[in-house]
Amino acid sequence: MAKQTVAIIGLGYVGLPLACLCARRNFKVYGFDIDEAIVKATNSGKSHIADASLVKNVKALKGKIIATTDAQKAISNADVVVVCVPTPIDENKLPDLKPLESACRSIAQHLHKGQLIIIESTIYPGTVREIVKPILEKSGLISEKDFYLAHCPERIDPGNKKWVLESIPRVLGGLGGKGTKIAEKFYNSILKSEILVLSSIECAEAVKVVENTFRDVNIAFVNELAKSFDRLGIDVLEVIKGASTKPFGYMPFYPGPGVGGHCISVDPYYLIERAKQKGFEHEFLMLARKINDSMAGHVVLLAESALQKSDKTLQNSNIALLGLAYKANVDDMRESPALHILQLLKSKGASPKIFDPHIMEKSNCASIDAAIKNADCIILATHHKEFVSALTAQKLKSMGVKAVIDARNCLDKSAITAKGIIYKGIGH
Ligand code: SAJ
Repeated sequence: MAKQTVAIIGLGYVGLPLACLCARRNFKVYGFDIDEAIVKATNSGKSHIADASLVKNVKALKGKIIATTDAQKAISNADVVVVCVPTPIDENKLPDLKPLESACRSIAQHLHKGQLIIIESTIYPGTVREIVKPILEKSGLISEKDFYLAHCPERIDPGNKKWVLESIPRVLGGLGGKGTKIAEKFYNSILKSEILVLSSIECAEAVKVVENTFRDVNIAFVNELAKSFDRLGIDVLEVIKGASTKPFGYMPFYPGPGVGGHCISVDPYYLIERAKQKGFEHEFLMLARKINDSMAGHVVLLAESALQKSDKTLQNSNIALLGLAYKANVDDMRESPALHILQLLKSKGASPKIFDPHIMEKSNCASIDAAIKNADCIILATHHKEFVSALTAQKLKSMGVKAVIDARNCLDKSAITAKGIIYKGIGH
């Protein structure tokens, strides 16, 4: 596309990389965010997100992204406006579209003829047609006549070095033919990957929630297997390893303390709620969510049974909780199973030592040693590389650790057991 102006609404882990990519592709780029600190950091070439490649990109593109909290400045000058705001769930596990609706109201105030508005946030089928479009048409402009609407669900895997924004294939759907074409042209001008144009915007909206729900149900499958194989005396990891030798028709997932992050543990509820609005109960998806959410309690039960072996309880023991982040080597605690475990431990009268090297501000001790010294039971909730390398059988023995609940099945079970330390994994 000729040198055009793009406005990115929301400079988070989706919007900021997109703003950098558009700047690298010589678009004039405005980045709008409600957070003054994010705007300030971006304009001074600093990424507010710790991702190494993003830090490098934002620094290199200093001055090429005009970050602002002024919606008018960002939107009124743009040919293309891309919405990358969070779409979380509320305390009742219902979709919370308030950030999206608020972004759309800001756009409506400055919408002008010929603009293309693209939603990248994860939404449920029908959101653009039934929620976004009416808000934008309050401007008096008509969709697919005066302005265009499309949905291109974001795909990003935080920390993945192989699949980066410009190389990940995408799907695209529009409300009308012309807008879809303009959106396809926009994405072809910034991405190097294949773009699949779907027949409707609803199909595009469904793709993202289906991708992530696929992960959630498959993780629930292995989590339930882990519980049943505990009873059968079968090591679920070995079974998964065996099944993985099948070169087709099988895809390994691994049991753990539950599903965290702001995608996989959230997106199924978008599908569940939308279907419920149309009279369909997603029993299977709800059961998968229930199974994954039960794993934190399973971990705490394992700790209680390990302590029972030495007539101890959670209340009168030295407990260490290692890891707060929702997955390895990140500093993100959103929907983290570790927080669920912590809340259960506290509700049972335990006051655990807490240590996460990526989240020191929430740790209550300064090192792994300080956390595990003379622990009656350590619970490893996040498989940070620091833990995997430090927590050898020798180390655990020398620090007087009595029991290990390895909720990520990432430590050396046989070596730890050989030292006379109680070890329990998840189905392992
Ligand atoms: N988990 C398991 N067992 C598994 C895989 C994951 O318990 O076999 C847990 C993780 O520990 C974590 C949660 O599930 O708590 C989510 O894990 P994830 O690997 O899906 O990580 P996310 O949420 O950071 O990233 C995902 C993307 N991940 C991958 O493709 C590997 C992808 O699903 C989405 O593109 C992305 O969220 C998104 O933004 O939607």
